Amino acid sequence: MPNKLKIGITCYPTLGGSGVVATELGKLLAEQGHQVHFISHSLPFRLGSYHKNIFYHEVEVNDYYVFRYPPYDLSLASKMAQVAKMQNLDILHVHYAVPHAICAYLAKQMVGDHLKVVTTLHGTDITVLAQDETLKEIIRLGINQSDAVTAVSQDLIRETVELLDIRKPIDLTYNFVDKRVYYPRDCSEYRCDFAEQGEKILMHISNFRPVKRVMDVVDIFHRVNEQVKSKLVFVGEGPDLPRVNQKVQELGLQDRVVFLGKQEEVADVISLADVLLLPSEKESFGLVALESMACGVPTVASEAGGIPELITHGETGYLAPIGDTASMAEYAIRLLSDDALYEKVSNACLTRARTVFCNDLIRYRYEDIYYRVLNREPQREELVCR
Ligand code: GMT
Repeated sequence: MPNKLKIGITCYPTLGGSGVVATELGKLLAEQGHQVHFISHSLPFRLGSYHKNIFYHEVEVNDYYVFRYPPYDLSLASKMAQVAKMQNLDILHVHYAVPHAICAYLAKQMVGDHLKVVTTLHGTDITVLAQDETLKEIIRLGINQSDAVTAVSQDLIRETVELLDIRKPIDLTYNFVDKRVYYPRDCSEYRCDFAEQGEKILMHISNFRPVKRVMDVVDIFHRVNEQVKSKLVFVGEGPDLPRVNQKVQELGLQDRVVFLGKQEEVADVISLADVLLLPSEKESFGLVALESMACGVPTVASEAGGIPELITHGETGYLAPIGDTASMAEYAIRLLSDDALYEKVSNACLTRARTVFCNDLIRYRYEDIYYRVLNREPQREELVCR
């Protein structure tokens, strides 16, 4: 097909926002007729069944006896080069700087300059790893050697420039949400499994890493529940789960808190919630708050990182300083006790998610970047987001 591209995508294929964005982008590009080749150590979890125009290439790592650490990065770089040559790829689009940007750089050395590398920064690859002196220089090299670099918020662009003294322009490519998957779902049939008639549901979804400040979620819920009878549903798991569980017991909240564990498709459960809580310490964007917004569920969050670019305080959710659980609880109570306010905020959420963070709009931005680095003119359908 004229002007359609062959794109290799590498991401972390297991649970996590960067892998979700990479996989969903690959699916959207494939729907547009581009050929998409995922190159990774396992099948991206959101890929699921067969998709037209999508191919998967598994990276195998040689665990030879002299290796103390099997060299995944080198195997990935070699696989990228092999796929790029065999499939005649135009673009390698890598998600998360470490080690993917450097692997793509190595692959380009093996394949030739006609292969263009686009790196998308997602957050902790900069906010945590670029502060690590053992990785800082190699992250800077990966960024500087990419043909284009994108980041998921203005705040992440600012932090990347400051931390690594990057001089090249970085494109803004917000996270996006697919309105065919994320929309207000009717959960009335199983809402009673979680809450009694008249009770509200608060939800938190994360990987329970320290940056998520999940203990704050319990604290906020404790305060809310004193004034508005409610239940708290936790989705996900991770290192802080035992501490959270212990705090729930200590506060005597065990009958009011449900731990659902990991869910592959959070769209199935988000609509159960009345409010999502996201009190993170760091959050370059906060994909889960966008998914929730698209379901008409407002988020009460911290002002960390890129969250204020997603949530407009008082219009599409509420924001408070990191750690200010009293204010976050107050905002949640305000939302949950005023039906008219709730409806207004919920409707504003739906509109914002469908327009500013519409999947076609962001896919368009990525395509523009691909055509720009390839020095080709894009020829595409008209963009409509509503
Ligand atoms: O939030 C996480 O711990 C997962 C992490 C990832 O790398 O998968 O998410 C990051 O990328 C997402 C997609 O761009 C962003 O929406 C998240 O805000 C970002 N997480 C952090 O910055 C902590």
